[in-house]
Amino acid sequence: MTTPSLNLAALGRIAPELRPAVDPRELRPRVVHFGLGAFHRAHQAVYTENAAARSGEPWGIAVVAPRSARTAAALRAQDCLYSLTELRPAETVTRAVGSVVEALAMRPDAARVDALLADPEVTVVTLTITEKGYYRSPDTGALDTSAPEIAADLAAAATGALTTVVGRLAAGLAARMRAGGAPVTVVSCDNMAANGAALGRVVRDFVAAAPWPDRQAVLDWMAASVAFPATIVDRIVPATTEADLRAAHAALGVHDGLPVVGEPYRQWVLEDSFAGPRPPWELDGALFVPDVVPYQLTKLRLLNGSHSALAYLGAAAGCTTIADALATGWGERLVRALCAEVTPTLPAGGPDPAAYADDLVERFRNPGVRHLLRQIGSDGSLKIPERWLDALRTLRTASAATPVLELALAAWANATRPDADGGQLFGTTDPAAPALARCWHEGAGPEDTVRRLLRALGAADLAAGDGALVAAVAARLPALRAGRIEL
Ligand code: CS2
Repeated sequence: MTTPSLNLAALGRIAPELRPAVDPRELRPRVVHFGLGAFHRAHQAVYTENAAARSGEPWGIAVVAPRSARTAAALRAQDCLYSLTELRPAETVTRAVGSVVEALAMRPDAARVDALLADPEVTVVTLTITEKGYYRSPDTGALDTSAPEIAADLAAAATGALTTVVGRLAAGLAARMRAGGAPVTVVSCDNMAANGAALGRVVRDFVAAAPWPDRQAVLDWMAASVAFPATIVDRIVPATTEADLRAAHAALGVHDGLPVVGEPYRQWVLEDSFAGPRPPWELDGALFVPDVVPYQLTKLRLLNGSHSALAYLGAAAGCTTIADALATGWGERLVRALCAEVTPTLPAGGPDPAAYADDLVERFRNPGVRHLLRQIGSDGSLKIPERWLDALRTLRTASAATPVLELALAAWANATRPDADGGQLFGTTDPAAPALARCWHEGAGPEDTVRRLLRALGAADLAAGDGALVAAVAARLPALRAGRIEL
């Protein structure tokens, strides 16, 4: 007998306390989400489900997979249901989530995506497309119209055959204006400072460069009717493994092909500037504040900053997961020292940095969470500017000592060394990997390599103007190469 799969018909087989907090049949698609990764399913989808359950308002999510038609089809095959397992230190708790009501693949379902974006019932769009989905020029933050994918989308904009989320979103907003122009809020949930403004900028740049005769009208309408609030999202969500699939099956009694796992902790802070109706996420603990900057920089610089430092130092030391790195003699010290070093760069009004560092150590130690250093270390060229470089610039300008950031930068540099197969030394991936590999060309001295790597991060200022930093980073490379962490 084949095992039944998780879907609406199978809900009756699941223990009542493991069923979704809402009946998905009572929800309508009123939020469109781009990015079908595990993070969305373990974070915004949970807040939306609880907001719908507690308010009785029918807030359902139509998720759009930018690339993988397979994931969207797999989710559809389960009536958009999937399970979430909370990884508590000593136990796991699994339940089904029911806030997703439609799963689309961006290219084949482009017409439906546009129709939803134009629908006045849809008043919120959210995105988790990772830093590389924005195609920002590292120096200016403008849309990189020379990136091949964006250039291709601009050329295709008249026909609608778009492959980037930025292009699809711009086209969808244009369609919305033409269909009557109900106000809408577009919420970037990616780990970038001022993520709302960053998203607004690239979408406007796309519209301005598109061949649409009404592009100026679209821009004018966007200025009045489309909000791009900043947000910070937080939950540690490791990639799902085969073991997670088996555990979800065991807990539910039905097969779930798309389970997600996450730490118990979650947080969502949003800038309180929405253009129209939104799910009452505050009913599930989301915080609406006038200014997210203090929260955003605290999270990026302390949590994500330590994550990246642990990823590259841990890889050099032979660790596999964040919990492994915390179990070394230097892991906790590194987190605390990095937090202490960057704390003077944080604006007032956010969480208490010392208490935040204490919580981080606890969260990172959680032995139930197998968060791979390779996952966190990937796309470093896009993550590091957000996580370390602005803090580093502020500290260097104030002539403050920056030994921990120097060590972290050296560990990142070490991890960009090309391996024999043209990949990166510890198996991380990065769209800039070929350019980073070239920084290690034969005959380049260590300081020259560090300068080139800094330039590849968009930090030509530090490469050219801070010889002491370059020398300090270069000096740490040999120990890291030998797997020694000298903190
Ligand atoms: C991590 C983040 O993969 C990474 O780069 O630092 O995904 C991190 O786990 C989340 O931002 C936590 O909220």
